[in-house]
Amino acid sequence: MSLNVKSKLLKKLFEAKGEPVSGQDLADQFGMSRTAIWKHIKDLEKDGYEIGTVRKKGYYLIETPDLVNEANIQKYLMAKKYGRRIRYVDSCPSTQPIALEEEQNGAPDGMIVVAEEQTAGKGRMMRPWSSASGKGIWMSVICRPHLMPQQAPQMTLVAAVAVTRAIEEITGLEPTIKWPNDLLIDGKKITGILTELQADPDRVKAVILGIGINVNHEESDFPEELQTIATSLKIASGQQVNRAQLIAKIADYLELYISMYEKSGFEPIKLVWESYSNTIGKRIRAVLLNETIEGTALGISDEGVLELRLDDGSIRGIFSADIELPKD
Ligand code: BT5
Repeated sequence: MSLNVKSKLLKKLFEAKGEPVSGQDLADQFGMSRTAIWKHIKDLEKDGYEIGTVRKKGYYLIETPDLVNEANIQKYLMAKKYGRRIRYVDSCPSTQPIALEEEQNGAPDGMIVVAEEQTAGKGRMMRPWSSASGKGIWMSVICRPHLMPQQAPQMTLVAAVAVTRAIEEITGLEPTIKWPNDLLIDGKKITGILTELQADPDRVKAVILGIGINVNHEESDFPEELQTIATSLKIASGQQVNRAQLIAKIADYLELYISMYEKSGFEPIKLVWESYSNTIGKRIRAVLLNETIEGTALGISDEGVLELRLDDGSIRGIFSADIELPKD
């Protein structure tokens, strides 16, 4: 309850754009005493918000700390379900198991678990995911779409489209998608998506979308082995990016594209995905678990499978692989 009031209070201060908001008006709107409002203001100050007071006029927002907490995200949020419930942690090994636990405890569709830092972030096949403190977006989104288990791989592509759109809108940058789950800028990785499935044999209970985005990293914030293959939105755009605003935008687009997908199927998503893809039409190398094959990427099937034409003319569907692109 109190988090909710804090979040709404912050929204009011934020909407006033630095003008004072009367304590009495706030008290009336929230149905509580002025002293209670004052206590919430003190609480916000403890969280790092700088709030000024003008006698007889009220409170005004001077500075917002750059945190990806519930209040900061929700003041930008338009979505009705996605991002309406948020669990924010300062540091954790990985947001994925926390989201899994929330899912098993009945978390609502669209709940987000987000951390300032992950100490053991993971990629696919248990590869490590570097998650520097306060620099990126490290979050897991609990989705409960009405899907059959075999459709679940498509959710990675839906998520890739939503994240790409959000990044484009907030930064003006134009990431490309490398099948199935990497977003690249200038050929370097900016985002990775990890999809984990909770399913019964005949229906999806939940898809946990793990989304990692390098946002305000300088080159030195990456471990040495990543410096040549990873980049951040700040390095690419030259500008600091508001992480909370970007999370809200991703939640908005996830809600939009997932509902589009449930209503109209994969076709419209596939078209947007292909328009962002840097893989389709290219000669690529697919590194599978037991073999490496080369060919031309023709497109993705309705199941989200990558179709590759091999040199002998045969067509092969790729379900899971690391894709290597030739240098342009
Ligand atoms: C991925 O795996 O790209 C999925 C990454 C998902 C991370 C999110 S963060 C929130 C949630 N909680 C988690 O614990 N995970 C999810 P994959 O395609 O396997 O790529 C992993 C590879 O990317 C590593 O082997 C490194 O080479 C590289 N890598 C690691 N950290 C990176 C970073 N921050 N930026 C770019 N590349 C990175």
